[in-house]
Amino acid sequence: MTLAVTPRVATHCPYCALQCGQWVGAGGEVDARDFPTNRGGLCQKGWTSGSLLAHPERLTTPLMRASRSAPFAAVGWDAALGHVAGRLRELQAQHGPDAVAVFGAGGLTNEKAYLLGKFARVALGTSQIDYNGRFCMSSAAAAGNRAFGVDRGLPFPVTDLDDAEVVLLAGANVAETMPPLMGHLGSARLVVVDPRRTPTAERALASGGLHLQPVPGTDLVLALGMLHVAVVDGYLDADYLAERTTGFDDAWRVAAQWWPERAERVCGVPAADMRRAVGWLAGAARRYVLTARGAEQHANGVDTVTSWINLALALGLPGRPGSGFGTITGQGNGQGGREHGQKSDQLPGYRSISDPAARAHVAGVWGVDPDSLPGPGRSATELLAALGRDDGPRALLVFGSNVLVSAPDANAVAERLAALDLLVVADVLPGETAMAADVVLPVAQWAEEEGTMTNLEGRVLRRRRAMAPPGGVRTDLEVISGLADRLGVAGFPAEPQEVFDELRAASAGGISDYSGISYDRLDAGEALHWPCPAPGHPGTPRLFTERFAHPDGRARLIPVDHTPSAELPDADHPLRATTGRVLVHYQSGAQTRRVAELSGVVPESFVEVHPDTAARAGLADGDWARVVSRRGAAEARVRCVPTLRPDTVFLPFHFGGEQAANRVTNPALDPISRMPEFKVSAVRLEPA
Ligand SMILES: Nc1nc2c(c(=O)[nH]1)N[C@H]1C(S)=C(S)[C@@H](COP(=O)(O)OP(=O)(O)OC[C@H]3O[C@@H](n4cnc5c(=O)[nH]c(N)nc54)[C@H](O)[C@@H]3O)O[C@H]1N2
Ligand SMILES: Nc1nc2c(c(=O)[nH]1)N[C@H]1C(S)=C(S)[C@@H](COP(=O)(O)OP(=O)(O)OC[C@H]3O[C@@H](n4cnc5c(=O)[nH]c(N)nc54)[C@H](O)[C@@H]3O)O[C@H]1N2
Ligand code: SF4
Ligand SMILES: [Mo]
Repeated sequence: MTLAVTPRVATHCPYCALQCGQWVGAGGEVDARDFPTNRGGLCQKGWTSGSLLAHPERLTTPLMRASRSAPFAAVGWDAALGHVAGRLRELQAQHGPDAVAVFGAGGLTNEKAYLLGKFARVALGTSQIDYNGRFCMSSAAAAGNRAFGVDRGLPFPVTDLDDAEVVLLAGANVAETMPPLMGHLGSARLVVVDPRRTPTAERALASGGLHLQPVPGTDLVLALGMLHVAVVDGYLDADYLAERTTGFDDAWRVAAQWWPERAERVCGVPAADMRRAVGWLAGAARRYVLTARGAEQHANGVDTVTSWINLALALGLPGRPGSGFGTITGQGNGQGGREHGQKSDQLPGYRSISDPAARAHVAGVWGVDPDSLPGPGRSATELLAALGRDDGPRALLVFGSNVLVSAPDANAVAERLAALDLLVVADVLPGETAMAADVVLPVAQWAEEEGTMTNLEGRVLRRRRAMAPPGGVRTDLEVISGLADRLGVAGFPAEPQEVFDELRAASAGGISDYSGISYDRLDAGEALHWPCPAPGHPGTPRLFTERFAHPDGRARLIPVDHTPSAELPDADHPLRATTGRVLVHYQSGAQTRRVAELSGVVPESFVEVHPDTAARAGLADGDWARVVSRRGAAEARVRCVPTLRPDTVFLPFHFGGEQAANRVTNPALDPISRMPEFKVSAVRLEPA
């Protein structure tokens, strides 16, 4: 759809963290808008996003039912919110405040993420809140905090990548997951680290670069082997290490044992390729190391990212003009979503909920006693695993996540949801989780509401309203505010700008300080990256140019060593399954499976298999297979891919029911980030 007529508003795509610029018309027409991240481009998802606004399956009235087996009945908002508030209070009276849990999302605006965190701690008094960013950014965030003292996915604008000479992408399939970002990598020789020959890996080969194809779950060793090369081949930036870092000697004590040929035996990447890649990175003036979920979604994800950071530090990249280390944030507000307090251990401003000074500051803004704030709760996977158990929550409120499809070990998640006394889902569309609920609350979408998002560069953007939501639909802020009212708790405005102004005050003095950012400044077109601690402050597009965020100003190399994936292949489950994304689908698919132009391209799940591996399982291209792990099975159509490692298969996670990849995945968690191991489970293939 192209826009010939005004009025139209300048806003951003509802999907990923690149937050491409869009024009949206009052009738839902979408057009591309020039913005630095996309320069006038959109991917197919962005182009077709308008078709969900007036979609026939759109939820337009609250739904309730007496039991999970009963059909839904349409009810009014008063009845729905009154019922929910009453049940929440009953359950808390019987079982204590933690009987109610809240699950948020990195797709929610800053205002929603903030108000949801406050709602849990103040209106419900529960510690049991976490969000889907735990599945997404948590390992990169923890590694960034540990190494640099702050977690901003990209500590520089994406346009800095434009004249890069060499870029290493570890576990990032950018050509499918953020296509317009490829436009910023056009001048670079790419080194792509991925078990699969993805479209991004093809681009690496076309750029005169390399595709390194490790065994899934072994990036940590690959990066150790490359650090070994950096030292032995004389590429260390000794001045930078001495001036700007601590910990090199300890990191080297581990890497010294991982000479490239030994690393090759574990990760499968030829030692010669490690040497070439390190030589390119060391020899260029402008070079970057970037990670994404392929390197991060592991039970050793924090240490794996740390291993890539150690390599980048040894070569002197972070904080150097024209070079750097970054992680590519995923969800639309994946960055802001991890700053304002919907995370179980966190208060606004990226503060720790265990820090007495942080509690005092935020309690002051909220007008409550610091001692009334609960402590840290369970992480997302642990929260889902505790639902309906003796010591676990009895009720769950979900905003912006389709956990039945996207959480690991989906069969177990379905059991836990079924064991709840009350499941409430606020959603736009009847996704799998909404349709499993007791109460469904229909909410507005991106083009129907105001707010802010923080993109992958830490830049705060305005989401603008182009049209009114359909009759009967409320915004998430109105839902949260309405529930707080009925719980008898004041201080929950529904107006986005009012919420943002409160968020600014709550973030003031914190790590992600938004206090100098206002709707007025954003509407005037200012490019504001946090921290922005005062109304006259220009924001901080580039971090680390002078110092890192640790008290001593230095980055830390942390010694990390190889640990095998939580689950390894055996005779019954001889293959490693990894999971991820395709271009035309978004996440759990709740949205994109409902867009005909997208679902027509990839209508059903598939499993990528090496032809020899398929033949051994009695399967041919196009057959339906069952991918079986120790937890469950997913059905998928076989795609024979000769460039894939024969020991590895790949499933997209965009499909529900029998085709859900997460029926297979392992809920083993990283000890620090609590990230589940989405990227490795041991499986076998069977004809379906
Ligand atoms: N089309 C599309 N775009 C999206 C999304 C979407 O759902 N669809 N979601 C958005 C979100 S929330 C996110 S988080 C980002 C994710 O963006 P990416 O991280 O680029 O996406 P993934 O497909 O999850 O993983 C990237 C690659 O990691 C590889 N991989 C698997 N195991 C390993 C391993 O052990 N090591 C290495 N090095 N690589 C491995 C996979 O083969 C895959 O090609 O995308 C965002 N953009
Ligand atoms: N196997 C495997 N599993 C994975 C991953 C993987 O790589 N492999 N990746 C993980 C990652 S990185 C992520 S980010 C998660 C994402 O997975 P989910 O958390 O399930 O994310 P979405 O599918 O985006 O779900 C968003 C839901 O919110 C609704 N929605 C959209 N906008 C709004 C809004 O403004 N308000 C409300 N209330 N609802 C809204 C949508 O209709 C949809 O139902 O999946 C994780 N799961
Ligand atoms: S790359 Fe991301 S933000 Fe841009 S159009 Fe596609 S989904 Fe939307
Ligand atoms: Mo994500």
